[in-house]
Amino acid sequence: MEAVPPDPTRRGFLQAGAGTALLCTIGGKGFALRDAKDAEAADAAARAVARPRQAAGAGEPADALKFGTPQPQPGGVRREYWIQARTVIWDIAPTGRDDWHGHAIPKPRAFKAVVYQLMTAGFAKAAGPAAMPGPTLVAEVGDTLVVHFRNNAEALGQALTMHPHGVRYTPDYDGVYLGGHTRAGGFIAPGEEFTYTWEAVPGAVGAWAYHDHGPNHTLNSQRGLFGCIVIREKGAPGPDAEFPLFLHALQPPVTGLRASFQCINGRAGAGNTPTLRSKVGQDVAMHVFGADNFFHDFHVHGHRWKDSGGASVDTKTIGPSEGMTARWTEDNPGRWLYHCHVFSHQDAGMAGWYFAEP
Ligand SMILES: [Cu+2]
Repeated sequence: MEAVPPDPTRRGFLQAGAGTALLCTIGGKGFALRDAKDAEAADAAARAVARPRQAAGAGEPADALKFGTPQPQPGGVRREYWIQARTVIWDIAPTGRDDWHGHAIPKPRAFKAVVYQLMTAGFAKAAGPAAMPGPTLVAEVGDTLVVHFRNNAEALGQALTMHPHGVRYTPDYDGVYLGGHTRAGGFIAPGEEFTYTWEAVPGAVGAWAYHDHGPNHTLNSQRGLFGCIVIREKGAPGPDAEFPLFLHALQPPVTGLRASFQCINGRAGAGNTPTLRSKVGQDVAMHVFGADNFFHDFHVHGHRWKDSGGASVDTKTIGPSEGMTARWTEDNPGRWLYHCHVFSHQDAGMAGWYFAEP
């Protein structure tokens, strides 16, 4: 049998994203993002976006609605988080190697990412890494998630937000920029703070993504502004081992790098992507999200789980901003691979190790 040689060169990484243009619209102007220069133009347009006037009721009746701040249901609690957005120099492959295919991942691999970071109360100091993904927010049904957000990405100079999926929120806490229809939480300028309140309603049980939805969210979400929300039933124990996994490309228009990287949590190549660990007998959950423009196909070797229809699967397609939880009781010890099964993605880095210890 003839061995298929790996393609350890930059060319191999380039091919994975060649010819891709991202599209975004800022302040009524469209941008086709083909390279870093286009991204700079989009950034400049986003910095020029003026703070929208509050909807004054001159539009649809819905624009005139006033909303209070939701409180926890009886027995529920406020789950308070302090989160900042900031820029960080982010190495996509710190080891410089793909430990599965056994080849080097050449420099340059670092770019200016924008990420969420967990802070202590009052934004006093960092309480977690400035990383992809941002902090995982956890609540139980009946609770409210109270998220104090600060835009500390002064160097970026653009309004940012936090927009949640899955939970319930009023338009003020949607965290979405809507041009002249923007409400309170949809435009947090550099240096500003805003407190979002989101409700863990019964239908919200599961794992969800949150991400930037400000004026330049197409770019800034892909620069790293995303994270995970987990809502559990009241009193339900969490899994023993729980992993949020975001599948996404980091492409030249976003990073300004020559190569295109296929990433899990901002990192490419086994050994850089999260190395996951569990023990036999443990309840294991992988919360998997699509965080770019493409469809991915999440696969874990040696395991299977039930999909939402109750069928056993070991590979599942995930579209943009879709989420899926793969959960099982560990019964198969060993070194396992998990990866996107789109071949061009797995070969450009969208893969990692999973160790199930006996
Ligand atoms: Cu993929």
